[in-house]
Amino acid sequence: MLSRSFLAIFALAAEAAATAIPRADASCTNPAVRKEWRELDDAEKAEYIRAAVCLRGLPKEKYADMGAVTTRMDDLVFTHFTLNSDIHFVANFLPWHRWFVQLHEDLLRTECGFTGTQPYWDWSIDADAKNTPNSPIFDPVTGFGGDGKHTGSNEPGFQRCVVDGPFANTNLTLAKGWPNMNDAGNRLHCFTREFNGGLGNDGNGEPIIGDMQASAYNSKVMKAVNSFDTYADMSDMLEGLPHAQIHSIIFGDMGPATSPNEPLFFLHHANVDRAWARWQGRNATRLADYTGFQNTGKTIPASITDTMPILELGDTKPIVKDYMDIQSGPLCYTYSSMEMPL
Ligand SMILES: *[C@@H]1O[C@H](CO)[C@@H](O)[C@H](O)[C@H]1NC(C)=O
Ligand SMILES: *[C@@H]1O[C@H](CO)[C@@H](O)[C@H](O)[C@H]1NC(C)=O
Ligand SMILES: [Cu+2]
Repeated sequence: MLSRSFLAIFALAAEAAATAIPRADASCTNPAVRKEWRELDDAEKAEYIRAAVCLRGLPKEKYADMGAVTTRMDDLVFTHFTLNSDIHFVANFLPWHRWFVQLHEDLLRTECGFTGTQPYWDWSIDADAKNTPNSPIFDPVTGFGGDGKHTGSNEPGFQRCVVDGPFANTNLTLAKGWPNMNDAGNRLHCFTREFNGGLGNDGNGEPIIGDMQASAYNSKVMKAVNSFDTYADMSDMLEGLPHAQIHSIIFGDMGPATSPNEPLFFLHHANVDRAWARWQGRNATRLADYTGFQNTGKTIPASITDTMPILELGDTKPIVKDYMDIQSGPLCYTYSSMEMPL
């Protein structure tokens, strides 16, 4: 009798040990709360924008021999751009971007004195209202400004620019694939967006914006993402549908692999991260579920002990298992809402 229950307890403990995530620091008792952009008051919004503008104004610290890398933000943009096929449509898509968003938040704090917490943009709210073009995220005063506009300039790279908001009329040096997908990655241009409704052009040759393809990232889609049982299936749909469409509907600098040029990248990826964290819950199986492939050719199986490539952004490569749980190891945050919409 005694030994039976001892064995049962031992079996339970062994199972927990097999699925639990090792914690470098067990003290995440007071996680930072990442809020939706609309939940921030005007002072909190202004503080995030101040720090985001600041980081783009600092000189680079990495990639000394790359002339096109000029700002501290370019250090991040160039890394994401160069690693493109190592971090997209492979298993590490979610943990890599979780690490990257955290790195960006850390830089806002350490290099620009940011006092807040990384916000997220829950685009499913805008999609359900079929009103993405008028999302408060694009507000010229309390948001990130709106669609790019024709400037009247004939200079390549300066014909269509974001002309309102805190990032208006700023120059960027890394521009993979914009406006032509095959163009090289070092081309001076203005920060741009090119809202894409997927509906072609009107009689004046202007794109028809419509609801900006809301059905690709509304709460119905997010419920479908949340309904999968395995990491690989959940990650495939999350990356391939709502994640990819948000890049595609904003387009301009948000379109190609240099997309961290777009300040909304980090609020977008915080929301993608939230979808993963929501799916994981506090379920030990899901917090340890990491399947799929290391390469887009799907020949090398992924493992939770894989390291993730970061080029010059750090001295040690992060390990996937340390980025599985937003409340253990190097991470200690949560999201203001983890509920699925009804
Ligand atoms: C951006 O580059 C253009 C073209 O070289 C230049 O005319 C403009 O002054 C630059 N703007 C800023 C804000 O640096
Ligand atoms: C935890 O996740 C697994 C795998 O998706 C699932 O089968 C199980 O029902 C979940 N457990 C709870 C308590 O939700
Ligand atoms: Cu990416």
